[in-house]
Amino acid sequence: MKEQLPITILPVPFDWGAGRRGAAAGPEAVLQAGLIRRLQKLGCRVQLRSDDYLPNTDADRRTSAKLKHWGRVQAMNEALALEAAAAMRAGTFPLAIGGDHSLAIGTVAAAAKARRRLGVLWIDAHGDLNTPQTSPSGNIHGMSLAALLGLGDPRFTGIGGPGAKLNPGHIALVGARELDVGEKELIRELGIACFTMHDIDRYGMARVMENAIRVVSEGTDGVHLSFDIDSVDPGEAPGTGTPVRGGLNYREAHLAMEMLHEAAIVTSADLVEVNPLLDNGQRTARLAVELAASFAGERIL
Ligand code: HAR
Ligand code: MN
Ligand code: MN
Ligand code: MN
Repeated sequence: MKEQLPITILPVPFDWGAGRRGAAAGPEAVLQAGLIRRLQKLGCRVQLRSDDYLPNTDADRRTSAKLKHWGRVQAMNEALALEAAAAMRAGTFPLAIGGDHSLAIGTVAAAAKARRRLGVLWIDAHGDLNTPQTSPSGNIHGMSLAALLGLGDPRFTGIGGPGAKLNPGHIALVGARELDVGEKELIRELGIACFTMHDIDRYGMARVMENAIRVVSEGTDGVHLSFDIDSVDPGEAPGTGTPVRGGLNYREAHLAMEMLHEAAIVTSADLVEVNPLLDNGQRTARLAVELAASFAGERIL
């Protein structure tokens, strides 16, 4: 975190951006696993926002094959963007707990409004760089980063105001190992810094994070961390909707968080895609709490 601002936890019990249900129970599981006490133990001031700012979208049936449940995803993100903006205006650090990764459309849009040039660190097995045209699934959680770049449908590129929210040169992906054809093209075309699992194997997590930190912090005045728990290997993080083998090991994930704490560049964050319905007991929810603690300054010695 950039300064030791009070943390506003924004629970987002929502999973209509994903292809399977269950991540809506993520916030409850992560809180149950002791997130707040763990952060308080580190000296953080923490306030938990109730989720009553989120609209009830039960009756919203607006959907299409290329943008599944778009009505619900749009309504959630509009509300979340306002709430994240309010948390920042109040001088706090917004930490959104998901929920599926479509929620980053709202949190990053809000962060980009508060900062003139926002860097984004996207730690994920996936790129989330599909548009409705390139998406193999129509699931909006696979389109969030593209939407923030102004690519795709105006219902999502328009959240928090029209157009691109980010400069592709200030984005770094870390942990990627499952990219769709259109996503690979976009990464090359826009020159987005993508540190894949191959790079982590080859150069080590420390060097990769040093480079990623440089990309998102140089020439920016704020950094948003969007951490998808499926970046971690499914052996450590089985409770997630789209697991991919060959992910970050336990220490690589912690090292990334520890280095981000030291760098003191991050000004807002998401922790997403914890799905307790698919978890092995509380394994994944507990891991999420531990990683949040490392990010907030917990150290071995
Ligand atoms: N790339 C695939 C798609 O767009 C899978 C996306 C899976 N999504 C996430 N987000 N869990 O990282 O459908
Ligand atoms: Mn993701
Ligand atoms: Mn993912
Ligand atoms: Mn720059």
